[in-house]
Amino acid sequence: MTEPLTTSPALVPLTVRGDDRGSLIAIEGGRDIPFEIARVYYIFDTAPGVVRGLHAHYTLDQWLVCVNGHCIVTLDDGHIRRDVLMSQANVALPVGRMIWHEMRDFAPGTVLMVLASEHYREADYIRDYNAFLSAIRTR
Ligand code: T46
Repeated sequence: MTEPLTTSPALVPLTVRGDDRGSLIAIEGGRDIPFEIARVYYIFDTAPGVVRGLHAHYTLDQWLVCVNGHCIVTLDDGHIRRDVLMSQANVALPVGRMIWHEMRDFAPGTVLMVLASEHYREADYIRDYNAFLSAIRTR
């Protein structure tokens, strides 16, 4: 059964390895993130006013990191809908399977990096919101 979203979706702090030259964050699959990383992709040059995402995944787990700029990520478990401001490179937003998610209000220059537990597979997407609601009710 889908876990309900908590009142404040957990942003996970990432360890910053900084020195007087600047900062560095390393994310190792199975260590800093609770799954092996099968795929990394990043979203950038998003046109003003665009809303991306608008889907859920059947089995994919992902962590989102806004490495530059800022945007809003909306998470929806079919019961509760929450907006999360992504504006720091030192936190990650876990987006589990069967969570409807949308990304909007990308500031110019925003880069949203995604660490994913599986390779790309279009059949894993639920792109219709009513189909998403039906799917979570039958789980
Ligand atoms: C998600 C959110 C956070 C690929 O060929 N390989 C890939 O790994 C991905 C992610 C996408 N694509 C192709 C599929 C489309 O032709 O790239 C194009 C854009 O993908 P999409 O419209 O799905 O992009 P978003 O920003 O709406 O969603 C993406 C991810 O697809 C999705 O899994 O959770 O970012």
